[in-house]
Amino acid sequence: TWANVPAGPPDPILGVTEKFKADKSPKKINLGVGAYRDGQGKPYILPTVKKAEKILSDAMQDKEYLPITGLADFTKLAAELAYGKDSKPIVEKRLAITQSISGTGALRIGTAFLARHYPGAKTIYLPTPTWGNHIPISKDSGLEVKQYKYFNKETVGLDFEGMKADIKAAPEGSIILLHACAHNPTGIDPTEAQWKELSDIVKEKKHFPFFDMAYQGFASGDILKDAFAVRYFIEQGHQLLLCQSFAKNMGLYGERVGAISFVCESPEEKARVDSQLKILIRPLYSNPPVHGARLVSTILSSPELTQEWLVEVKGMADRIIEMRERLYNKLVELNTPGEWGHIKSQIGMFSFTGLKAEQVDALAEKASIYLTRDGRISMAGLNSNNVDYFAESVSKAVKG
Ligand code: PLP
Ligand code: TYF
Repeated sequence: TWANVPAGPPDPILGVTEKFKADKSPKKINLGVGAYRDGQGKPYILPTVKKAEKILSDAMQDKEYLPITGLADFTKLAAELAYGKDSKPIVEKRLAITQSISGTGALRIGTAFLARHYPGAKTIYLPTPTWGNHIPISKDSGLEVKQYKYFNKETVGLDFEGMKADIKAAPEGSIILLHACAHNPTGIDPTEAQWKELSDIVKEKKHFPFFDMAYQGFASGDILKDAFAVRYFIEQGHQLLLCQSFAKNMGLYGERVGAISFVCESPEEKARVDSQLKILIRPLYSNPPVHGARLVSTILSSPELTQEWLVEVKGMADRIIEMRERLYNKLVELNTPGEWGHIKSQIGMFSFTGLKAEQVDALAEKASIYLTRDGRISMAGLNSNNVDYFAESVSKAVKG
């Protein structure tokens, strides 16, 4: 039956973990997949999540189906976290929102909704580079994919002029995907002043802003700072779409809890969008899983737990920032050829090191250090026990 099914390539990010697992060296380091690790290199269950688990376990609620659009308490709290309680679309009851299977599911629903209902050309513009999965998600939903400039190899920074020029050159009314904060894979974000310029251009060109926010709080340690772009665009009157994930900021990766929201013009428009979201979701998975959404709403509905959670997110962000500092210092101390300032200026889970594919291969072969071939490292994989070894190995690889 499947004689003509060709074998496909493995996921370039998840494939790194396979190679890491097969390596027997005690010194091996996995800097591939973007999942947080604590100072001992272990997965981290947030203390507030443990408390919420206890509360839920004691309450032992039933396991009935959720509505198609998910747990209403959860979507309300998720929207308030991203947009702010006093945000106009929320107050004016014109935000259509549904729970999703984490950020990936939000992207899938968002792109499928646009493929079905967007009145303009069904082309989505993604940054170069972008999270690898953005491309197949968009294509599988039936959108055409084009890209805009984002990364400048020379400066290992943002190619803001190229980005602006490409977004200006896109036909009026194009769909523009923007990473709300902690751009994956580069770790480079526009500044607040640059976001303001981007908002003007998007408005002038009547483009549709499609925000992917997978790292709120995780980037800077500050929920508000990380939501700046989204909230600024809202203030400027954009009718954007927003994908949210609680994988990183609550460490709920495998619980698959996220949301997608559409800012509408009126409550009446919102009701129509809501109805089409249900029509889209029903044949996909009927309704979302309940447990993760209950965990998030248990935390966000309690002012005390929310306060504790904010400290925990900041703790994760700060540990990563500290590792950036230590990695930078060690690379400089070892007289590693090149300029390494970007390690410190980049934010979020990842650093785009500038290492070349051959150097990445050499790190795997000679030092049992695993990362994607684009030179991206997950900063969370570094800790006090391995950061010096990593810096020494990079230094050797660069010196050749
Ligand atoms: N968007 C970006 C930019 C990501 O980096 C990720 C992965 O971490 C996601 C979306 C989706 O992740 P998840 O489906 O685990 O929420
Ligand atoms: O970029 C990363 O590493 C994270 C995690 O298919 C991830 O976004 C990677 C690949 C994938 C799903 C999640």
